[in-house]
Amino acid sequence: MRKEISFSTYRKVPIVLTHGTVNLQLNDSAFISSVLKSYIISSEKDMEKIASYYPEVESTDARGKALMTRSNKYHVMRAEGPVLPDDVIKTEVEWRKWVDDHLVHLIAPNVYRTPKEALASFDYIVREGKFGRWEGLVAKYVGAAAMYLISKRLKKRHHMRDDVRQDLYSAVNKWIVAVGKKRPFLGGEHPNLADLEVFGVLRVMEGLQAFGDVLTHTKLGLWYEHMHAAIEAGDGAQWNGFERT
Ligand SMILES: N[C@@H](CCC(=O)N[C@@H](CS)C(=O)NCC(=O)O)C(=O)O
Repeated sequence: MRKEISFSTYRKVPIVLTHGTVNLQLNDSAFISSVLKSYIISSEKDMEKIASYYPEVESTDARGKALMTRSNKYHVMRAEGPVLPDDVIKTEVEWRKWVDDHLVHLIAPNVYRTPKEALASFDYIVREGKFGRWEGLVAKYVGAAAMYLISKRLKKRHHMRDDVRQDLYSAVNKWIVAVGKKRPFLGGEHPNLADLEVFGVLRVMEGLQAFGDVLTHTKLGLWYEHMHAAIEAGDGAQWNGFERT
C-alpha cells in the first residue's frame, strides 16, 4: 500500500532497508539482487561499501524521460574466487537486461487481457493486500476496469501483437532455448540472477489464466519446477556463485 512506503521519496516497490553500521535504502530489484548476491559471495560485509560499487547516475527511460538509476546494476561484484569466463558474465547480464527491457512489459497486457482476467488478477491482488472489506471491493472493480484499459495502451507502447499471448510464448520459448537441455538453469547447476529474475516475473502470473496458458503452450514447466525447488532449498544463499559444470 502507498502508505506503507510513505517514509520513502522513491514511490515504487520493492524497497530493501538494511540496518548495519549505517541504515541504507536500496531501490530497484536489479540493484537489490546484485547488492545482496555480492554480499553473499564476498568477504566484504559492509553494505555501504558494496552499494558504493553501484553509483547513482542520471539516465533516461525508453521514452526519453529522465530518471535516476544505478550503474553496473546488472553486475554482481566478484572480487574474490575464480574468475568467471567473460561470456558467462555477459550472458547473465544480457538476460537480466532483457527481463527489465522486455519480459516485464508482457505481464500487464497478459494478466489484464480481458475483463474477466482483469477481475481475476485484482481478486488476487486484493486477497494478498491489506484492504478493508469495502476498500477491497472498490479496488477490485475500479482497478480491474482501469488496468484493462491501461493495458491496451501498454500493449501498443511495447509493440505487442494483437494476441498478446503470442509475445509471451515467444519470450518464454526464447528463454527456454537459452537455458538449453544440458543444464537445469542458465547459471548451470545453480540458478544465477538471470534465472531468479525471469522466475520473479513469471511467478507473478502463477494461478492466473496467463500462466496456465504458458504452461500448456511452452516447455517452461521443467525449468520452473527446478526454480521452485532451488528457492525452497535456499540455493541462492548457499551457493558461492563460482563453480560451474
Ligand atoms: N525497475 C523497478 C520497477 C518497480 C515497479 O515498477 N514497481 C511497481 C510494482 S511491481 C510499483 O511500485 N509501481 C507503483 C508506481 O509506479 O507508482 C524494479 O524492478 O524494482
